[in-house]
Amino acid sequence: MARYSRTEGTIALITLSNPPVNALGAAVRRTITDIMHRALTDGEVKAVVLCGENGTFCAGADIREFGKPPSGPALVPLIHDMEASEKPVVAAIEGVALGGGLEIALGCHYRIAHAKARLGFPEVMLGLIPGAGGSQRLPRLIGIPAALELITTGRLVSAQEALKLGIVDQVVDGNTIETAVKFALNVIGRPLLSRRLSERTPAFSVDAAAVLEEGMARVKQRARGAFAPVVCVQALRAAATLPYSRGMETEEQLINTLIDSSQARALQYCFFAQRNARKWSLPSGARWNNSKPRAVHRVGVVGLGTMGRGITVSLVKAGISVVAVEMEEKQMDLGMRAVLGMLERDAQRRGDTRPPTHLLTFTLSLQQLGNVDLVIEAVFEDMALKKCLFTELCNVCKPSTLLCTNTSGLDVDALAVVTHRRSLVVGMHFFAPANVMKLLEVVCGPHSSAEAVATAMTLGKRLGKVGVVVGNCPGFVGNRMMKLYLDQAYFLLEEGAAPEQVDQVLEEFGFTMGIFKVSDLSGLDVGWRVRKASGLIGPDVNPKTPSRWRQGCRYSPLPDLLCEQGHLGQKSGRGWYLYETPGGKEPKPDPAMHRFLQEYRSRYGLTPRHVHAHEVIERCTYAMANEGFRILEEGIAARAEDIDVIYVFGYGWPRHRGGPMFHAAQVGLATVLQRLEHYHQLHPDVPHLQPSPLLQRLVEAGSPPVHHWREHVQHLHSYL
Ligand code: 3H9
Repeated sequence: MARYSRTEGTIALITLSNPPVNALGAAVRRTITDIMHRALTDGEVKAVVLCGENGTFCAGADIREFGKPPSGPALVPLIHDMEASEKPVVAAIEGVALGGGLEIALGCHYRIAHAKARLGFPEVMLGLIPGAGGSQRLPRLIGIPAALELITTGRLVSAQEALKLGIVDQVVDGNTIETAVKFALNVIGRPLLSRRLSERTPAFSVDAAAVLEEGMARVKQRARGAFAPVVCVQALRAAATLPYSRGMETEEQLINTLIDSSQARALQYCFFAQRNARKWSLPSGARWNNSKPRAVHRVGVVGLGTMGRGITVSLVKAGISVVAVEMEEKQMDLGMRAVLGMLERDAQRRGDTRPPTHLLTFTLSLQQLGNVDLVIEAVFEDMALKKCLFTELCNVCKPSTLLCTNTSGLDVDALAVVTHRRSLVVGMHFFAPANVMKLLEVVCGPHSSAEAVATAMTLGKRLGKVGVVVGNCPGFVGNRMMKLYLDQAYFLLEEGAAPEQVDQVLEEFGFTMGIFKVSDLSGLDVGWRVRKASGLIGPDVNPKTPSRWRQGCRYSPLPDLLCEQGHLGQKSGRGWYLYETPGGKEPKPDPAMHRFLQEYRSRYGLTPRHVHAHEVIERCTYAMANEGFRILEEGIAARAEDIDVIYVFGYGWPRHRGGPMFHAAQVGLATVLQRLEHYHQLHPDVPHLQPSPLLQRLVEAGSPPVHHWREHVQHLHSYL
């Protein structure tokens, strides 16, 4: 938990010892409180050095303790006693000093950091504020503007930036603890008053008032309904306007408003869900911790459209050599320019002189892929084309090369069977723009080997992605659920809503962008092509089939009608919204769209009605969650948490609402079930609104918490 030792005769060395990150659980707090008291009262000890074991200072409070009844001593009095001491206390920071870890360091009189250390207050990402004096001490050390930026965003800073800001006193390349001990010996006997941050008054100028006001406006605009960033500004306002002791009282009141909030629970759930997603397993017993990934030095990317370009940029930025293949010279030229432009802009942003273009080879010949370790296919969503390509890749690539497809929903197994290396085929489904979006669905089928899955997940990690292993079915997890979300949105338009009304409700709920804006951004033709390929529209449809009916259920031809008119979204200047020019980014409600919807409704005899905001949310989010339960039942996702990670990192789902499955749990599964029954009764032609068997069983079982849902899955056709 924490160790006490003496060094150089007069220095007490306190080492936090709670692997893996020295989180400040109750037992750790108890031990440090005891041994700090011992050090501060021992007459032979003249100074204290506080450090962490295994190269990590401290990652803050133990997040697993949140939501449980409080136990053990609090952090605030410990930090207060340490700061009030007449013996200098020096923090030796290696690895990270985060949250409560940085709060302890700020209670020390001096801070020495290793050059590779990172510091920060990420509490806002967990729905909290720095609640052990951090919101009051940091602004007293670095001023209101800098503290505001760090605390409201949760951004971590490097040791060098921390030195510039004044958070640390010295940065060392060598042995941090030895340097801190020497430093402590040097400062014994020096006056400590000016080193006690609680004794300082932050300079509160008119400027700071304006900074706080602007900061509040900015966080409200960006927070998408999250409370914690707003409360962070309130805590900083207290630091700026109140004496320290009253500021601390306010900090305590403010953190108490957050600590048990549903948002804090959702954000902390996301923290662990993201980490658990790495812990995949396959029915064979292969797991993340017993499967060895292959080394990947050189990757082939086939297809330099939007996805291929983003994937290439991601790989090169991670220091991986790429052979990028295009079939046509013109496309190659366009793709090459786009990739080089993205890398150039990225290098400029990071202040690098040259982008790593030496890692890139552009070619028109597949033959150049003979020596790559892994190929990512990113050609059009055309199964016949992909099958030809995979057959060809088998002839060209060395036998050990992994063949990955970036398909967003086509059958990965059907591709695997055309190769002689089925076990080496997996899906690597990136999200546009692939160099920005964090999510990576790693799609494995019955043939995929543990080695292939491990390699794809490890490569994803190197690219800074959040990888989630999913099973193979049309649309996998993300797009399969998205289809039902989109269907509900179209039906709501048919029933009387306008695109901007649906979007506004979804954005107020917290989505980064409303569904119709997203659709305009990605281009309506993407879904059009998929619907054509799956036989929902086109020559294969029996001409007697009613326009609003397909494959035995209600269908909305609205997006098809827009595509037929050439209204493809931003790229054509018109879609669900109107744009100033083709390629314009600013969506405006379109009076012609309203007329079009009116005509459409009267053509089909639909009487428009007022659609309430709560209906938009319920129909969109419960339809998604309902499909999520089916996905769990089929073993396409291993855990509800994985589905939520996919939605938070790939589809703009508000993190402070945890994801569609967690949201359903928070609303109450019985309520979700009852609302789905209600909507299904009203719309019996929409079978997906019929509550899934798993949801019904969970409600019968008393709505257990999310991490117990798996026990109720009947594993009928399990993949994962
Ligand atoms: C706080 O301090 C509130 C205060 O203001 C006081 C209020 C009164 N607790 O991420 P990794 C686990 S709020 C418990 O995979 P990395 C993590 O789950 C706290 N567990 O490694 C994982 O477990 P497992 C503010 C924690 O190297 C393992 O450690 N602090 C904690 O990629 C390894 O983690 C934060 O928000 C924790 N605090 O990144 C810091 N931290 O192996 C949160 C980690 O079973 N932590 N674990 O999956 C991080 O940002 C990253 O974990 C860190 C390491 C950068 C430290």
